[in-house]
Amino acid sequence: MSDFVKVSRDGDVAVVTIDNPPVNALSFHVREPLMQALVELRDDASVAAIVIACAGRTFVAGADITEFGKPMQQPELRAIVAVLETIAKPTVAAIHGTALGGGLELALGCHFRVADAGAKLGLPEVKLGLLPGGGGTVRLPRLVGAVKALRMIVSGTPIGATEAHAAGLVDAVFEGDLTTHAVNFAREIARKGGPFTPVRDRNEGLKETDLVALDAEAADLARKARGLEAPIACALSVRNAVTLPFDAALAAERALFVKLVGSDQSRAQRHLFFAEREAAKVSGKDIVKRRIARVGVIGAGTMGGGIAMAFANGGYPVTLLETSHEALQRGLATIDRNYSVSVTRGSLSEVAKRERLAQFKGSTDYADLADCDLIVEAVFEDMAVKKEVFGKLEAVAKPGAILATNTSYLDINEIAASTSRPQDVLGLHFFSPANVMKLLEIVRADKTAPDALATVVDLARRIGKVAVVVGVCHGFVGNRMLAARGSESEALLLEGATPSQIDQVFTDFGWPMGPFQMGDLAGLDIGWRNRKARGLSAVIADTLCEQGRFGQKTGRGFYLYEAGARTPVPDPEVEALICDKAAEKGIAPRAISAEEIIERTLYPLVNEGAKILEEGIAARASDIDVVWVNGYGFPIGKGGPMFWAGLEGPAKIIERLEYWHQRTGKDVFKPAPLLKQMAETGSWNGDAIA
Ligand code: 3H9
Repeated sequence: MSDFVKVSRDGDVAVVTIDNPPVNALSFHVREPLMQALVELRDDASVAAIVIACAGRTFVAGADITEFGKPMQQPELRAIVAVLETIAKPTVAAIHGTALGGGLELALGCHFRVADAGAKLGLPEVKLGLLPGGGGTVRLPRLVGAVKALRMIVSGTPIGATEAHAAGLVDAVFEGDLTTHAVNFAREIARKGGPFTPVRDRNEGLKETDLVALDAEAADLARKARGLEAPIACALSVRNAVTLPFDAALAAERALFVKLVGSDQSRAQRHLFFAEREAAKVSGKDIVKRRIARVGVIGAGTMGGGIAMAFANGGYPVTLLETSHEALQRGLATIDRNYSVSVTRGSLSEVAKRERLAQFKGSTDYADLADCDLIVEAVFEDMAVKKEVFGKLEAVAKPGAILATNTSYLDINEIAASTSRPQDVLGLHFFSPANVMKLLEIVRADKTAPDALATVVDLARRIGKVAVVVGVCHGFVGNRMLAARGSESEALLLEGATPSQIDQVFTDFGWPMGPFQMGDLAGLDIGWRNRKARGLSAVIADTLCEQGRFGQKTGRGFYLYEAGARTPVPDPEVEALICDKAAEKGIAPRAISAEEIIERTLYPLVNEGAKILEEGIAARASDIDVVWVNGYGFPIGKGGPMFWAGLEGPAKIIERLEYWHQRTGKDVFKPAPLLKQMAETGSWNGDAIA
């Protein structure tokens, strides 16, 4: 019928196959022929049943996200589902791969759903700042119950075929040729005879819904939404499915969808969806990658242990190296304990834990790294120490092995130049805890070989990391911008703000925590050590460290923490210390507004991002957004600092930066030329803000 939708016959069963690579999104060029095919098959008396299946690697993975924000071309998905529900003969969705978003909504328009044993089903629209707009919030609860539907829709996390079967979402699970199974299933159902009830008229899942429990769960989710509108809309729409007649609930869902799809939050989240995929693309895609069969990690401390776990979790055998037997045993014991916590929480089975632990080989002998294809060092952050490690590596690593440093700040070109194989040297900057945090900055040094770079980009995806390739500079993209954000925090304290006031402005903005809470969590001693090494100072933070106040780990930092607790309690002693230091410097305290806090912390963040782009340290503005959202908690609803700059208005940012530059003379406020260019063109180096 069309290149994208084909109809075939297996006896009296019609099979409609959607073929729209790569993920069978419901683009206009799919919807139009699909609608036409369904209408024709509905009216064809020789057809006893209809199967909807997909070619390629997956069932429909959703609406075509690239179409959002443009005028929607008819027919819309809702109209297709409405036609499906007028078909009297049985309709069966044959699901393999992933049935996501509009894909699952299409399947919910069918009378029956059968799935391959490995299939996944979900409504992830919330991750794009949306709610399911094709009837998902109204139909799913009718099958699986309101509470389960609420959890699936608000989390956006898909469930497996077996769980979907148990929940009543899927009618049969098959292994082997799914289309053949689906055709046989459809024929058998047709033979038994109808009537066949569309999901809109079923209500087994809605019976006995406990609205009080549903509301309690929704209230809890709303608290965790941190200013995001979509999770709240999702919860409301599921509630409507319970309390309103079907058509009224469907209309309400539509109204919410239309509002969200035009919102800045959804634009921001859609921007991030494509930004993450773009960031993983490096030029020279066809380069032959190096084979990575075993990974070596040097250092079994918090960072090294976490990195080793990240590789083991991704299925790679790991050789973990330490300087002494005791340190090695300590590191391995911590890894064992971390996995045990996952088992206790139910996120890992005992068997899986044993399998992961079996991936580790501990050693204190560099010679044991000889069979590793990638070696990551995570030793003390000191150039001399790093060079010594690379010197030892050179002697034992096999030719072509990739030699990576996990440095957060040091010059990787200098490390590479100290070896005879700089083409094999690069940075893998993991974020702590490395087995949990998604972000991985891959640092390309001047002489890093393209195939070494392509290999680690691919490897990052395999171990579930969001990778961004960056260039060499102090702190790379993330920590360099963090320094620009942080430089004014201390000054604001001395001028009259309190740590809790500043942190509150950040959490109101949507950050999970503010800079002082973050410092306390990470350990204030880390920044202190780094400042001392560079001859820098931060009067308040340094004094706290001198007093042994390192943050949560010592129960005291910018805040107080009760034993074992993580809740920060403002400490009058810290506020007194700030007053004393301000008085010493002759600074009279004044009232500081939330706007000033934003202007002096987040505008320099954007400005530094612009400088990073100018210097080519990041290839795209969207790469910077990916770094900040995945590594530093920049609110997803604002799309990352560079996207947010577009929302905030670059002209306004420049005007306020110039004001603060004039007042303070500080470099962080001097507007970058690229920021000015952005204000004139509306794009960062040609990348238009969505
Ligand atoms: C929705 O359905 C709304 C409805 O409720 C209401 C309608 C009225 N559209 O991720 P990958 C591209 S909202 C357009 O690398 P994987 C992607 O950009 C949607 N393009 O593959 C990439 O392009 P490129 C709800 C899409 O195997 C390529 O496909 N659905 C879409 O790692 C490969 O993607 C979702 O949110 C799309 N929907 O993962 C699901 N999806 O090669 C979103 C992908 O040029 N998709 N692309 O960079 C996913 O989660 C993953 O793509 C998936 C495959 C798990 C399917």
